[in-house]
Parts: sequence; structure tokens; C-alpha cells
Amino acid sequence: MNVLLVHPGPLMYTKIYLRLEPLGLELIAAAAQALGHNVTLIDLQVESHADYVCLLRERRPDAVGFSCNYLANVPEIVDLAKLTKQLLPHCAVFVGGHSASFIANALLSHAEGAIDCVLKGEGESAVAPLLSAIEDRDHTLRSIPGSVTAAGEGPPVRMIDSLDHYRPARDLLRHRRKYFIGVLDPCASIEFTRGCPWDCSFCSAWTFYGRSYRTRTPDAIVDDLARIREPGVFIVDDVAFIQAKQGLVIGEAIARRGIKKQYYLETRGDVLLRNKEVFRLWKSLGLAYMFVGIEAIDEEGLALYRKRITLSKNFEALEFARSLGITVAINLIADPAWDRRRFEVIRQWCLEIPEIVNISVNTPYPGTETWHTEARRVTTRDYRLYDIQHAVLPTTLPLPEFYGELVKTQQVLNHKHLGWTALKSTARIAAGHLLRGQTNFVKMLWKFNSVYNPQLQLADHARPVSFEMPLPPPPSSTIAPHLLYIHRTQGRVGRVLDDATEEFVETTRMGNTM
Ligand code: B12
Ligand code: SF4
Repeated sequence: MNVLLVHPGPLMYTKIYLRLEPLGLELIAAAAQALGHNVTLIDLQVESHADYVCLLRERRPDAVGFSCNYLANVPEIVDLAKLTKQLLPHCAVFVGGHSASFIANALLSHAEGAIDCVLKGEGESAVAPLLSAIEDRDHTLRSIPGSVTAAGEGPPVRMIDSLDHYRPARDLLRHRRKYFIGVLDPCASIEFTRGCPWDCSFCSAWTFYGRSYRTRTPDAIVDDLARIREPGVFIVDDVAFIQAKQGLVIGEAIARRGIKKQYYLETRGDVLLRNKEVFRLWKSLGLAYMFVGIEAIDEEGLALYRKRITLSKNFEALEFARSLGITVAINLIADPAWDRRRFEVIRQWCLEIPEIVNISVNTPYPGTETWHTEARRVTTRDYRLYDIQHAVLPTTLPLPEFYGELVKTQQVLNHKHLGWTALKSTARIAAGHLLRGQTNFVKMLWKFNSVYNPQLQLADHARPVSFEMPLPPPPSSTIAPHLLYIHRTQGRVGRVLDDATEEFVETTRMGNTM
């Protein structure tokens, strides 16, 4: 069969800071290819809707699969699904990914028949039976694990047995040089592990994977890495190097194979402190950038988000990262309740530290605990505003002032890092990129004001809304476990943690009703 896989268009971040390859779709493509299907992949972050229509006309796919990791892409995906059915009425349309998994029924209802099936959870294992059913013209599609169709839901989602089965079909992308993060231009992505054993209230990593934590084997990782042509590599793990042993074994294998890359990864402060030797080794291998989710600069905020780390540990971790000479970016979550004074305190604090600071807005996302506790307060259900750059909860400041303060804070931070002094230090890097024909990083340097602008942010709230997100069921005093988990949790067995990590992680086991 001819299968077309589609990553939706760019989001606010992607316009400036980074643009990454659709790794999840590349894995699904590999699973479909293994069954003998002829797969094409289009990434609308770097190609247009007109290109998509051309592909539909040229390839006439039997099935089209959309990746929906982000809520902000929902209206685009629904529109494209409808367009696809208009042009090719017999083509099966399916959708998967993080957000799709948490709002499957809403997607079906917005699409009014244009989406045949939403596949919840990991796509690698479900895509094979789905494509076979489409090939056999079995329109029920309901027997497939994790499927949600107009006729009802299939059996519970299944996690794949091994993360080593498939290597991403990276060669299917037509514009690989378009992917970058900051100065890592061009940059590929790679996955070492999947899932997260922590349970922060604003995050869905742990609900999506049932709080499991699985690792690829070092051999599979190093083989995959050795095939990557890009000099930069983004390690997509939610929390990198939770297990010291895995980090050391992979690192040593990379050193033995003589692989030279520059790496970006994301981790937690406590992991950084616990596994110092791993990060030292990786610094020597080319670890250049690190993102640490600090989220709050007060104990109250950390407790609210259930980060399970103290402020002093986070500061100690930043100190350690600085000592390694790694460029560190941190994230802070701006609460819609912040007033002018609070924004000012944050700006001052950020100016005092050398790290790059990213500010996101506290946003209840379906699939998170916060969605169940906060969703009733949302001021909009327009999917496009759920990108953690817009306020979807009531703000203490009038909305225009909130955006004014938010963008002012982001501008101060941006200026700190991309101002003339900082530019001097990046000039050599920028010139090197230009000589190699890589323009992503250089373009990024000038785009900030055209993307982050309080008037534009505000105007986004006034757009006509075609599709509205449904609210969760009425709240109860405690959150029923089945509202949070989409994958069956396997307790300690599934978490594959080392002893040190266990101390930090609550050991409660919640059931799963699916
Ligand atoms: C890289 C990344 C980004 C990149 C985008 C990269 C890109 N081009 O897609 C950037 C930095 C821009 C980004 C931004 C955001 N991200 Co992000 N991001 C990630 C990250 C770290 C890696 C994605 C990845 O490649 N994973 C590895 C691949 C193999 O997995 P995958 O893409 O999920 O694909 C699997 C399944 O989802 C499924 N699947 C995916 N597509 C499809 C399609 C079909 C047809 C099927 C059947 C299945 C299927 O099968 C795949 C294989 O198992 C993930 C965390 C993670 N470790 O996954 C978060 C994650 C996806 N992001 C998340 C969030 C919340 C965001 C933000 C809202 C805020 C934030 N935390 O940064 C913004 C959104 C921006 C916006 N404007 O809306 C959440 C998603 C939550 C949700 N939807 O419920 C995640 C899970 C992080 C988290 N811990 O909460 N992100
Ligand atoms: S540690 Fe990170 S990935 Fe894990 S639950 Fe918390 S925010 Fe999500």
C-alpha cells in the first residue's frame, strides 16, 4: 500500500529557537516499511500545504497518517483530514501522537467522518494491524489495540516490547538541513530512553507512558548515532541519563567508535547532581547544551508542580553545570496570577544568573493532572492557544498587560543572550554556518520581535474559533487514576530504575481501567 505520513506545520517555538525532525513519524514509517508498505513522509514545518496536496495527487496514498503531539496543531490536522477525504474519498485517514491520545473522541467529532481512526499511545506496534485492516478493507478498525473510531474503542494500548526494533527512517525526509536548535545547525534527533518515572502535575510524559521508563540498548543507540550525518544531535529523552550506568556505557561506546558530535539534552537538577560522572564524560564527548526544567524559583511553586526537588538542589545543579562549561538553558513557568512586581522579580533574578532562561505560561494540557484540576477555569478552548505561550487561564493583570509583561520579560532575556555582546561571541559560529550554507541559526537571531509581540499574542485571542476543546468530566475531590493513565502501569518492573532513583520517586501504583 501507499502510505503518506504527515507532520503538521510550525508552532511559535519552531519559528525561532529550534526546528526538529519528526522522529516519532520516522519510527512509524520504519514499522510500516518493515511490512512492505511504500511510505512517503512530509513535514509541514518545512513544506507547504500546497506541497501536501501535490503529494496526494501524485502518490494517491491508500492511507494518510497525521502526527498530533501538540494541541495547537489540531485545527490544521482536522482541516487537512477533511481536504484529504475530499480529494481521495477512499483513502483511510488516521491520527496518533501525544495530544491525539488524550482527545481522541474530540478529534473524531471535529473531523465529522474525515478521520477514520485515532491510534492512542505508541504508534510502532499499532500501525501494523491498522494498515493490514485497511488493506483488507476491514472497516471496523476496532480490534486494533489503542484504536478509537466512530464505532467505539479497541482493546487497551500496548507498549512495544523493545525500543530496539526499529531504527528511524531518517532518509525519508527531503529537507534534513532545515532542522536545528540554536547553534547546532543542522541537528538530528535521537531517542535513548522513553518515559519518565516522576509525576509533575503539569506534565503528561508520565501519563502517556504509564510512568514506565524504558531504555534502548547501547548497541542500538550507537549504531543509530553512527548513521546520523548531522554534526548536531538533540537527545529527545524527557529526562536524560536517569540511569548512570546507561549513560556511561553509551558514552564509552561512542568514544570507542570515535563518533564526534555536539549534543543537546534535557534533564533534571537532581539527576545532574546524582550522576556527575556521566555528565563529565558527555562533556568530553561533545555535550554542548543542556536544558534543565527548574520551573519555579520558590519552594511553593516547586511543591505546586510536584517537582520533587528543593530549590537549593536546583541551584546546586546549575552551579555544577556551570563548572562543566556547558551552556545551560532553564525553563520557568509564568503563572497567569503573576502581577507586575512578580514579573520584575523574575527579570531581576534572570539577569543575575548566566543561564539562558525560557519562560512558558502555565497551561493545563489534556493528559496532565492540572487539566483535571484547572480546566474548569479556562478562558478559552481554542486549541491554537494551548502552546504555553498564551494565557488560557484567567490572568490577574488585564490580558494586554499580562502579555506586555511576559514579552518584556522574554525580550530582556533574549537581549541578554542575543544582544550585541553575546553576538560577538557567536559571530564566528554564525559565519561558519553561513559558509556551509546553513542559515537557520542566523535567521533565528533576527526574528524574535516579529514572533514575540504582545499585540500579536492578544490578537490571537480574537480569531474566529472553528473547533473547541471539550472540558473534562466534573471534578471530584481526588483525581481518579483512570483519568490520568493511558498506558497500563507495570509498577516497579516497568520502571527499570536504579536504586538511587527509587529514593526520589513515589512508589504508589495506580490501576488502569483501559
Ligand atoms: C522535541 C519536542 C518538542 C519540539 C518539537 C519537535 C517536533 N518537531 O515534533 C519543541 C521543542 C518545538 C516542542 C514544543 C512543545 N512541546 Co514538546 N516535546 C518534544 C520531545 C522532547 C521529543 C519529541 C520526540 O521526538 N519524541 C520521540 C518520538 C519517538 O516520540 P513521539 O514523537 O511521541 O512519537 C511516538 C508517539 O507519540 C506516537 N505517534 C506520534 N505521531 C504519531 C502519528 C501516528 C499516525 C501514530 C499512529 C502514532 C504517532 O508514536 C510515536 C512512536 O512511538 C517530547 C518528549 C518526548 N520525549 O517524546 C516533548 C512533548 C511531545 N512536548 C510536549 C509539550 C507539552 C510541548 C509544548 C506544549 C511545551 C513544552 N513542554 O515544550 C510545546 C508545544 C509548542 C506549541 N507551540 O504548541 C509534551 C506533549 C504533551 C501532550 N501533547 O500531551 C511532551 C510529551 C513533553 C512532556 N514531557 O510533556 N516539543
Ligand atoms: S520530570 Fe520532566 S518529564 Fe518527568 S514528569 Fe516532571 S516535567 Fe515531566
